[in-house]
Amino acid sequence: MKTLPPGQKKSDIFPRFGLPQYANRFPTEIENISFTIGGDVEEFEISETLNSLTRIDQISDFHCVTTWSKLNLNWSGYSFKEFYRKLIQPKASEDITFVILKAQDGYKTSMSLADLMQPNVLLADQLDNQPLNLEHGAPIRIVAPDHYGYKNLKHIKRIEFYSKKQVVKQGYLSFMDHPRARVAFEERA
Ligand SMILES: Nc1nc2c(c(=O)[nH]1)N[C@H]1C(S)=C(S)[C@@H](COP(=O)(O)O)O[C@H]1N2
Ligand SMILES: [Mo]
Repeated sequence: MKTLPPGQKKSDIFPRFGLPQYANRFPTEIENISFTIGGDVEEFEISETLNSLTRIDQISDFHCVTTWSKLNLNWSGYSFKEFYRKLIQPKASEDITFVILKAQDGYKTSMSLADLMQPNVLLADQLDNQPLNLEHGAPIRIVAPDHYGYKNLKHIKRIEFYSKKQVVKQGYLSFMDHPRARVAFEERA
């Protein structure tokens, strides 16, 4: 038996989870992958270029801060690290440390680049060998298994890369946010 991280309970289902203010707001483009890059990096759009990266399949657990965990989810997508190294870094003139993630439903969050560069962080476009559905983040989302669900942004619309930490009005109540939100350390908020 796998041991769950502190304070988490196993869930038999994988709920669609969003705060009430996002629950009835849906992404506008769920078929084609297309999102923009900006911040301290020159503006451009990511779409088919993602196909040049290596496809990665990964089984990992998912932990929502409200205490449910879904074990052994079968994701497929691209390594964030390879994405950054091949597609972003060549366009960045400064040293990037901080990343803002924005979604099509208005949700947003931020993470340090160092946390996103961990080998198990994906830009995932498939779950259980199917394209992501509306519930779970179509057409592409962040999967960061070592971080609470609220850092795992669905329906990616834009990713901004900055050399310095920015003040971000998060897509949820600010008292809920933790800059790192690591599950193993119970950095809930
Ligand atoms: N765009 C967007 N991403 C989001 C959310 C949201 O409401 N909108 N909710 C977050 C929260 S709190 C959790 S726990 C996970 C849930 O992912 P799931 O709906 O695939 O279970 O998505 C995260 N990413
Ligand atoms: Mo969550």
